[in-house]
Amino acid sequence: MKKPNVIVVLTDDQGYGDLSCMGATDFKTPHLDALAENGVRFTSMYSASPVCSPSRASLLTGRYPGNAGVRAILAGHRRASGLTPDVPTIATALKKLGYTTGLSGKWHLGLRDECRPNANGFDEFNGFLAGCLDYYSHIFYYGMADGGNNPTHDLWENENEVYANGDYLTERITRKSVDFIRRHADEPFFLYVAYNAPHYPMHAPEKYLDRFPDLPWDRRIMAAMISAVDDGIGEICAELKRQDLYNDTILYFQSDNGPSRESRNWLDGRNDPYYGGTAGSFTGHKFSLFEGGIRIPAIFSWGNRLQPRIVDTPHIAADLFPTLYEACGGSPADYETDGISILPMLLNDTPCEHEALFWEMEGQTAMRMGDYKLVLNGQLTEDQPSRAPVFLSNLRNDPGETENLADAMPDLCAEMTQAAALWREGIEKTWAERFAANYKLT
Ligand SMILES: [Ca+2]
Repeated sequence: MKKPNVIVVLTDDQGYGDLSCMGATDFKTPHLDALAENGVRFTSMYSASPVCSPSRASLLTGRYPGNAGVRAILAGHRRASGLTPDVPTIATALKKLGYTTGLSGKWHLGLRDECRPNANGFDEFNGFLAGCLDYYSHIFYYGMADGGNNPTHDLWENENEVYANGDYLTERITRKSVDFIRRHADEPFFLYVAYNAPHYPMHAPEKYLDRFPDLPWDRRIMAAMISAVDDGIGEICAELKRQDLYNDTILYFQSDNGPSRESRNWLDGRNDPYYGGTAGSFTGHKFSLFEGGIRIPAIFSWGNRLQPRIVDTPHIAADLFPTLYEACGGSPADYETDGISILPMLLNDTPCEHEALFWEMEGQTAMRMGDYKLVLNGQLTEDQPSRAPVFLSNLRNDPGETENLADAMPDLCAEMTQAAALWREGIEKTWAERFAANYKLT
């Protein structure tokens, strides 16, 4: 079988409900909807973390964030620690299978030399290293800088800093992606397209804003930024078709975590929570281990190779590494991952399910087992105290996690609490023994 090309498209802080194939009714994402129509749309795909860096670390390494060495939002200054080459990425693994690898867009897995994309499996890198940046000047303004809040310019081509003042970042990421596909059309390639949209600052050119004249400002700018991404996905698909690669290319799309309610999304000085993005019917946002923080829109497309359908069994972004590696001819057993290959499910509907899935975010720990979800010390929002020490829900009956079954189901609650605590203990131990020292340098 011909080796498929692989494109992984990631959006940033895009909520579960922020595209029309997932239920948005106030704006359309026609290109994403078309991918969903002809591929597999997941209704229970999870990111491995409710924030950027750990979510990305897990997607790229197939491990839980704590086992990949990235558990928190990483700093944006130029000595920041992050992912190191002793934890292989899917790019490293596919390179060994003969693939040319590229990243267009956001890294956010460290800025020290050994943490950068070129040291972690990517032949080509066009993009930025911190968590977000001004969409036109490509400057990182948001604190977390080395010793203070000084702005840092953050646009790169491989190891070289480049300046492209005024080049709208979303369009630039698309253009660099199309260029990569064009240059590598004759060899198997892996391309990671990590859009920064719709992460703050909320910037979009008039032409996208003009598509949504009737929406309130917070929603209008969100729709405009996502519409620019959707156009980009259309351009990437059009290039694949021009090169006659569409049916030989896996295109996987997901968001990295739930919508942000951070007041930084406003650009008029106000400090109110921002509600431009939506997690649909789920409770919680970015930073929360309730569903709204971690359940994400996801689509797996492979030209005409898949039976189009909706999959509602729970899966996690860590499954992508073994899945893609197997699809490209490798054996998932070659790498140590927490994720499992879901390729048999995608190709033949053979069930590939985890017994349980786990998450951690600072004081919060969560677990999903079948229809049940347990959240320990779960926070609905990052600036509020925990909602309850133990919150147990049945997601089949109550996807919005409104009713706490902890008292009504004490046996299941005790069993899951124990399993979650044991998992968390393992993460803490690995962290202390293997990764904590990396961060003493920052
Ligand atoms: Ca994010």
